[in-house]
Amino acid sequence: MSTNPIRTSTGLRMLAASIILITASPAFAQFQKAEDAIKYRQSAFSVMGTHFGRIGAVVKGEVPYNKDDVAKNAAIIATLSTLPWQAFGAGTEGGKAQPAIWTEAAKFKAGSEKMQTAITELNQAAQSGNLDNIKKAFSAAGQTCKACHDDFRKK
Ligand code: ASC
Repeated sequence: MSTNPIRTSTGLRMLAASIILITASPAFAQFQKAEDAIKYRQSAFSVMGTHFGRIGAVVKGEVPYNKDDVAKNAAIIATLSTLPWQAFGAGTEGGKAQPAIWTEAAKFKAGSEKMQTAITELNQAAQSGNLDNIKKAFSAAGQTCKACHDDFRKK
């Protein structure tokens, strides 16, 4: 099957090209361009904000509490909260990201972990279905969003 010399050399060239691409652009992880990373992280935050807002409407009493709806929204946020961080690799400056994300990387990472922990707790409260716990966890999670926005997002 692979004894055809043309196919073999094409395969080798493709393999070599992949190796060069991987070693030449470690900064971009799986993103080809900085814009792709920026679009990815903004999209993840945007969809997260939509679902967080839906729980927020319940917490504020604008929408009646429905356990399944809140549980679904919280589970989506819990998954999404793991995604944006891979899209802040070196060389992806831009968008609403402040340079401090890269110059104070440990602080940014700590903030991202705090947020994910708070979201995990919100999801646990939402799956259990206790509205008082959901309200507390929602407020705590919102504060972790805000903390990073204050320090790391352009106004
Ligand atoms: C939201 C949303 C955020 C957070 C933040 C909390 O609903 O989109 O970014 O809450 O405003 O302070």
